Formats: sequence, structure tokens, C-alpha cells
Amino acid sequence: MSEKKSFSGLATGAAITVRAQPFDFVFEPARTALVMIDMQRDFVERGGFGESLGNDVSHLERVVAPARALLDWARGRGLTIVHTRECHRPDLSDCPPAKRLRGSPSLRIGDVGPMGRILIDGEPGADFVPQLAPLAGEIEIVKPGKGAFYGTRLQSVLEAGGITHLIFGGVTTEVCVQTTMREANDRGYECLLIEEATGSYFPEFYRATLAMIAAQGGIVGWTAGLAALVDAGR
Ligand code: TIU
Repeated sequence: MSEKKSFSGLATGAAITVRAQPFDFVFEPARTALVMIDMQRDFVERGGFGESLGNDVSHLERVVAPARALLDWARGRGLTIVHTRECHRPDLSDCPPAKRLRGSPSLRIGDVGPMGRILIDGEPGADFVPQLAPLAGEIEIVKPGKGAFYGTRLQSVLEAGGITHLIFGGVTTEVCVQTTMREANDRGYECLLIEEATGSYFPEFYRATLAMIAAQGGIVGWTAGLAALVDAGR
């Protein structure tokens, strides 16, 4: 039963229409949340989890400014704001050994790196990049997995707020962002990903993810440029 949600439809009068792929995305701000995925130092800066996996983090630096612009837009529109962080308890009790032990990273989850213990809640690396830090009253979800619904209170928070539509930004596009969009889509949420506000260590995966979200008539959801969102409903 925890997977159920109500489908009450859009109220009349306050809908905004965004030119999007594969067709227009229509949402009502009062029923929409911005979900900013994992804009953490461990993914965006050198010396963190992303780099320990062998990735070039410079690909994600360019996401910070557009993600901040998206966040500012959502704050101005009065959307519910949700920020997620992927990290684990200091005792690693919520980190499956399969996640910690897979592959041969230079530093494993829980090891001490230049920004503290890798992907551990409370350490500097697990914190938000300063430009994307939550403001008072915004919702923060700490998640142990790639998807933001797994092992978290996100669904109940969204249901309590009457949220039906989600606008996404954050990193990385094909890992935590796409996983969360798929989880949300299966739960009945209408999901829009903002192209400039998300990024991947792999440009080809970024492009492929945007394409696969909108393919087949929006099999996962919609994609749109930031300008299309900001210009809509002006
Ligand atoms: N490795 C990678 O691309 N991403 C992650 O591990 N987590 C998120 O995407 N947040």
C-alpha cells in the first residue's frame, strides 16, 4: 500500500505550459516540487567519491551555475524544494557491502579522503556544494541508494504536500537522476528534467539519457531547456 498515491489531476487556472520533449509539459506550481539530486562536493569536486571511481569531475562543474538558476527560479515560483544527498551512516550500516566493495576505486566509501570520509553523512565531501545549499524550510532527503525513493521518506513527504509533478536537476544524469525519475514515474509522478541543470561524467551517457527519457512518447517523462521553463508562464 505504501506504493499507492492519489491522482487528483490538475486544478484549473494556475497551470504553466513548458515547451518540452516529447511534447508540452503542463504543471501547476502549487503541486510541483523541484528535486535537486546530489549536488554534493563528493561528486562535483576533486578528491571525492566521483573522482575515486576514476571520473573527470570537471564535467560536473559546469552544472553548478544552471542548477543554481533552476533553484532560484523554483524558489521564486514558490515550488516545494527537495534536495537529496547520497551518503551513508558513519558505521556503514546502511551501505550494502556490494556497493562498498565493487570494483577497485582509489578510495572506498567510508575511507578517509581529502574531504573527509568518502560519502559519509556529516563529512565535508557529503555536504552540498555551497551554491546549492538548502535554505531554511526546504526539504533535505539523505539517501543510501541511487534512487531517492529507496529507503527514504520522499514519497510520504510528496504525498503530504499534494505534489503530483516533479522538476529535476542534479547529478549524475544517468545514475541518480535517471534512477530517481524512473522510481517517480512508476509511482505516478509527471517528471521533467532540465537539460542544463544536470550533467554526467560521460557526455555520451548524458545525451543518451535525455533521449531515452523522452522516447516512446515520454516513457519516463519530459526534458526541456532551462530557458523554456523560465520563459513559460511569464
Ligand atoms: N557514479 C555516478 O555517476 N553517480 C553516483 O554514484 N551517484 C549519483 O549519481 N548521485
